[in-house]
Amino acid sequence: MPGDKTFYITTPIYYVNGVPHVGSATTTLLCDALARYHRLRGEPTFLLTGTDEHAQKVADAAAKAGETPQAFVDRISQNYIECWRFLNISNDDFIRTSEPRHRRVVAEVFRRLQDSGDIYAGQYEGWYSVADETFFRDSEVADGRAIETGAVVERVTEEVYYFRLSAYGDRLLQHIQDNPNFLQPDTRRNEVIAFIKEGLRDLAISRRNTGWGIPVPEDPSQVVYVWFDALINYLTVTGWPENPDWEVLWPADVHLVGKEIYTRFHATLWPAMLMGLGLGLPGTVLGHGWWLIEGEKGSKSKGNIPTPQDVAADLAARSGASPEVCVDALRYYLIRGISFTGDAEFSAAALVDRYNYELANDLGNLLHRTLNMLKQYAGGTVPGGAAARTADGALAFLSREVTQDAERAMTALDPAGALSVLWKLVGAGNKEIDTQAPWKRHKAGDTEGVADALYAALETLRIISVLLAPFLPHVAGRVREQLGLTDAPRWADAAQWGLLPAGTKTQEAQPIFPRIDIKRNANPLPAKEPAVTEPAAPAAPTADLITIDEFARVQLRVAEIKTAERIEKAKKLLRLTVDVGEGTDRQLVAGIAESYAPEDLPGRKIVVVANLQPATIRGVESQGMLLAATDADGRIILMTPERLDIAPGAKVK
Ligand code: ME8
Repeated sequence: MPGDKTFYITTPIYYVNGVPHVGSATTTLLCDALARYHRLRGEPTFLLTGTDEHAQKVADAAAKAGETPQAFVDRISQNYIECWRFLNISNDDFIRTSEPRHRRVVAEVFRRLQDSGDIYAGQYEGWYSVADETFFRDSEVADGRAIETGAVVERVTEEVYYFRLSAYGDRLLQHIQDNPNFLQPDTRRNEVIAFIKEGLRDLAISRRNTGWGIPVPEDPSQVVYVWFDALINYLTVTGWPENPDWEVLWPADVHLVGKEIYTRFHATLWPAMLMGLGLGLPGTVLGHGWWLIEGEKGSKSKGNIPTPQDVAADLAARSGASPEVCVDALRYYLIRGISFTGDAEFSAAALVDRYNYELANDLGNLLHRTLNMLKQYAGGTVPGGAAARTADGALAFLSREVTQDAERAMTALDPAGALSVLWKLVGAGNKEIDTQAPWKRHKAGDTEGVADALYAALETLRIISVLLAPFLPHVAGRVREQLGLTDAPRWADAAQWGLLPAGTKTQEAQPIFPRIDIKRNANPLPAKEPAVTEPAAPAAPTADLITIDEFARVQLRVAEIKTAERIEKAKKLLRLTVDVGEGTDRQLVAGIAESYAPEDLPGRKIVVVANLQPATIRGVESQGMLLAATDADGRIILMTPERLDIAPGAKVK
């Protein structure tokens, strides 16, 4: 009904000092999955994302690029718009803080809080970190860096405006206590309570105007501090205060953010600003952990984290799957793998594993084998009468349970949890086919039994196509197409068994996820998914031969060991530095400590694999692997060249 409260969910607005990466993509994707879920349920939904453009680091990046800040942010914000389009993000608006609609609302908020006495003029002397765009107190700084983040800080002495944050500690604590869903997950709520109990101080919320930012009303010598400006974006899009319908959106149901901007900004400053304005507080502020790259936070400024476009292109090159399918595979990996309570390591190898095992083997195989058998045993047409007979079966029962569990997970703002229960159904679908063995029933002339088994599998796939839609919208559509369904999915249809009409003509099975040949690693040619009509028999032992070209991809080189030392708490490992004839030495981690004393190794010539992807072992990066054999007693024996006058770097073939 018009005027009804809309489910309103927001991503952070991203700084435009660099391009979007898989970290910012993850927050946006989690919000997208939640928004799509609510839309599938027929609920009015609004997903907001955008860009945060007035930061000092943005002005610095513009200066470095030799552009005016405005030209720079106009250009870089396009990267976000394009990347979200590429990832199939269903945002209803995209806010840029340099837009007039936002500048007006920021000025209005400033004026109101000034009138009510919550904003006052004063003098600031303390520290500022441009990397974090955060003010720090003396006690929060050591050796020129912020203790919390490690970022460099600069001393600032300025005339500023303050926000009376100190007045809101008790009211915030009360609100947190009265609203257990307000701060999620629980561990982050505890952090916030501890932070507030330490004592909130008034916060500087303006900076000297150096030509970039929203001027303070009536005092253009100052611009509004970027965080005070940015948080207001969530309110701007509602049309507050002029739009009579602004409360259709406000208060927001969910603000989803990464953990580093949770406690200070989204769980403390923003709710205090809203209290000062007399506005409702968001339903839930949800914080997630980080993707780490080799143990470190992946970030724009470090440039150590890939873009979604690059990861998807790499997956497409390896698998031969369509670009849209690769986008969905990446969506799957990012949504399923991010942690709300801790951090998680981002790895292209783990993405390939999930692609192969969970998407190709589990989901792809279920669809493929079901449609192939249907074609073989029933001409590709959904059998009649079976719907009623299979309604009491194991899959019907499990489908209902999984749908409810997925709903519970989505209500609890846990998209990864919903995917994990959904995969229970995918697994059960495959297992039930193995148990029912339609190929045996067909051989025995049991037509009804074949129809029942196939109908149950098809109906399970139809339900999966609905439950999948918030997460992998393109793949969900492909599954529905192959099942012969022409309508859009609706969540309510997942709760009902038997909606797939008898007589529906299914399509020829078409592999959605061509399997990646991990042995060959990069596989530029589209691999064909084998047509599975029966459960695959365990593979017969084969010689597993490789071609000379495959072997040639392994670069073996002679190396000389320069240094060797034990790795703490790893009794089998040594850290070696080796000369591979490249000018600079490489570091290797080798599991040879039980057979070689470190002091015996320097000067020895060995053979190493020189083009192995680096791996981090016990926190130490290994840039290659040495060759060794193991004898009957488990002793390790290094492979060494027969003559020692051979130079490091010599090819071994
Ligand atoms: O903080 N892993 O913008 P930002 C997971 N403009 N998520 C990550 C991540 C990682 N390694 N790196 C970034 C800002 N993110 C402010 C926000 S809101 C009013 C203003 C995600 O461009 C995560 O959601 O630095 C994090 O909070 C956000 O990107 C930070 O984006």
